[in-house]
Amino acid sequence: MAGPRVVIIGAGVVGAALADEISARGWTEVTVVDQGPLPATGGSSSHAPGLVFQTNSSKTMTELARYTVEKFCSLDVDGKPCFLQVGGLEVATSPERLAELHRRHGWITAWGIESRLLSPDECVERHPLVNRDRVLGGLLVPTDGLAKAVLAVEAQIRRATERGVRFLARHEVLDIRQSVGRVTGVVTDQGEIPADIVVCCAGIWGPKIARMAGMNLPLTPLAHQLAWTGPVPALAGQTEEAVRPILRHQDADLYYRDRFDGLGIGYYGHRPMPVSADDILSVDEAEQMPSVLKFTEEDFADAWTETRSLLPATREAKVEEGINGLFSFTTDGYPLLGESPDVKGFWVAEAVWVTHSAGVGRAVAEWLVDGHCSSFDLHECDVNRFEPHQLSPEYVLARDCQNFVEVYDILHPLQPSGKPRPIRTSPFHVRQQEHGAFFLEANGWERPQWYEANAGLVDGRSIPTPNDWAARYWSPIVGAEAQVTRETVALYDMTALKRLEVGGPGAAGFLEGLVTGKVAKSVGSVTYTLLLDHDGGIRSDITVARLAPDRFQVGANGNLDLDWFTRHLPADGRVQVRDITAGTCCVGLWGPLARDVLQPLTDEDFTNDGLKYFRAKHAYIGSVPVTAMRLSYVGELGWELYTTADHGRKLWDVLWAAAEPLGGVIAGRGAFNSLRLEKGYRSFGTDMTYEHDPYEAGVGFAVKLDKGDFIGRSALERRKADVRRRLSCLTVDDPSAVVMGKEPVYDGERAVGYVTSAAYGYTIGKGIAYAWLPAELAVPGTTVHIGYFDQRVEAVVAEEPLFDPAMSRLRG
Ligand code: FFO
Repeated sequence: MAGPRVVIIGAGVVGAALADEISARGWTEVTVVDQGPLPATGGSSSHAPGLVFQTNSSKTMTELARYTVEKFCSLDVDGKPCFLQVGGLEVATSPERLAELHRRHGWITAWGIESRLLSPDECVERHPLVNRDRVLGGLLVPTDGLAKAVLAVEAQIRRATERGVRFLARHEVLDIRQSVGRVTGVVTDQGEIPADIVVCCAGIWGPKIARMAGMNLPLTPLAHQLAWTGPVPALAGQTEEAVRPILRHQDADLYYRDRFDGLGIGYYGHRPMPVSADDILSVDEAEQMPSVLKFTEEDFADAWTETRSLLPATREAKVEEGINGLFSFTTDGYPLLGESPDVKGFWVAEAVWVTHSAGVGRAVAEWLVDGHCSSFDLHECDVNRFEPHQLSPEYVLARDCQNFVEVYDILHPLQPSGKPRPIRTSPFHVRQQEHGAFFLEANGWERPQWYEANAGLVDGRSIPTPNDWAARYWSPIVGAEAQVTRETVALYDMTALKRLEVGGPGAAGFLEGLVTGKVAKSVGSVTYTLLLDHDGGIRSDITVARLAPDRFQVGANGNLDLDWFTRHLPADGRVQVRDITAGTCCVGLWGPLARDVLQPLTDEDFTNDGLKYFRAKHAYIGSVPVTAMRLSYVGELGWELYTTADHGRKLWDVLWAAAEPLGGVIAGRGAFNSLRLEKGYRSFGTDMTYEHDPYEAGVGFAVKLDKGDFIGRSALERRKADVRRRLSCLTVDDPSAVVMGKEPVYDGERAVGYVTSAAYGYTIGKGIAYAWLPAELAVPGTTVHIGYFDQRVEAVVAEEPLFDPAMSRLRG
């Protein structure tokens, strides 16, 4: 079995890794083309400084980096190693950064990699050039180090070549051939190569190549300064390339590496210097290589001043060479992996740094060969994750530049990404502004976190103040809004919730083949159910409402759900899928008095018998036509009320006019998140993702194994019997000890899991943290500790849900 004919475009770290990984899996009809010479093709890999820091807030990114480290450690070229495992040291020169290093220590511990916090003296011991007077502490990751990117390319090319992969240097790609929505080949200046699958690993040229296949690839090449000193007298005689750990000084946007008796210095502090993929010089035109632009010395001045302060020994040295090197940035910092939505067989593995390259090679190889990736959870990296506005050139350029500027900044998990804003506003936006909404952003939507107009509600309530970090993007009003929701009634803007319409004579059968539950029930039924991948991992949790025999409304989590549906559509045209989010809006009306608000506004029967829990129906609220669905993510009586965007403002006004006299409130996302955690409702993407199956995630109730076949079913039969970890509910008694998510959980001194999401529960009066724990610890009553900055917060595994286990609120 030689597999399909694959053409990989680009022989940098990503293309070489992918060729190695797919050929190792038996696909050997593989050709790799590159416009440049091999193995130094002239792309970003050829000038990469090679620093591999594994620490990342994303578990997936850390795991991709860990695999790169492990693989590169095992590679050599004629005895020359591809990885110098000197360790990675990040130093703090400010109290804020020192706290941030503790947070980073938490992430990497949570993701299972050893690291140590160091005192200033220990920092100097590890890296004797560091000025003891400047640093307050450090974070050391012993397994970090220096990748020799070009050697790693060569080593992987050799292995792949032995298995029969062809590498063609100096082949410039001119076009992607396609026929009836499939790739058929790659046109180069040396002729055409037929292909069943094309994978674009062209790095900074990615947007240009992708456009040949009609694909809009949202990345920007940005120049980044890398300078090399001449000999540093203090390092005289150093014969090894690197002995000191790679060093990061994020407070000044700088990093350092050894190079014999000199240093490499990388800098992110300068102005963003974006370049269009179309304007990159060709291999023959470029002075050094296409990815290398002329060093602009004036942009480096501050970096050099700061370097001589942090590393005083460099005062005796000079900057001898420098480049402005191009590499890829994306709007959210994650790579772009996956298949084009429009052209079958056209794949991309783009915006990947050396750090993650081998991991990405493996991930995409599994995805191609097995049809899904089991080793890594790729939901953050999928190229089809973007909303339409996130593909606009204006947005892409603005965000990519912003990410360049923020690359080493201390970012709060709730902090909105800044420019450009606002992008999308719901029909209720003006009313929300009138109520003093404090907006955060979700998928481009401006979404209120709380409303200043509710400030008066705080008086007389017991709402504990969280610690400083958790108190950012927070107000005591959040607590008041949460409590009032449980006392009277509240309006929530649910417009940002992704809504899809699945229609046509084949719709019911189509959905049944994708979801874990039974959804082809009576008209008016609503079902909470899951989408699984072939390996049984959770791709999403959704609600499916049957609004007519041939029409379903799906409450989804993001664009990847639309992409998943679209990919599985039958070819016969009997099913259509449409994203109806933008043309519609939704108010969640929830709380014990919800019925008192709604019933007088409509002729339809909204009593318990008139519309049962998890049922939907059409109604008029005054003149506004709505679809009402009786469910609630906050765990209270009430409905999601949907209408078209044009009627949105009216719906809001009519409901508010009725709710306000009853003591109701307009409430924001802060309250919403606290309430859903009290009720134990999972959030896809944070609490559970592709790597988890429904049983360990605590949503096994949504799986009906006996309903007939669906994607992931056979894998589940295996996984059901082998639950080793569980998403568990922890409570925290200390009211100020609110954690944020991604913190490690310790059993004694051993890190055993990590927090997914957390909030204070304002009606149960405790802190709540959901966490992944080994099954043997996921037993109510077990005491564990959460690592929060430099503290250990005691937490106890609790029986869930914490609020209304009898469901008397929801069914009332
Ligand atoms: N769709 C709608 N309409 N509303 C939502 O809030 C959401 N979600 C996501 C995506 N789709 C949505 C799904 N998450 C429940 C739990 C999680 C949800 C949605 C609903 C829920 O009510 N669970 C109940 C009922 C289960 C049952 O009867 O089958 C429960 O577990 O008790 C928001 O993120």
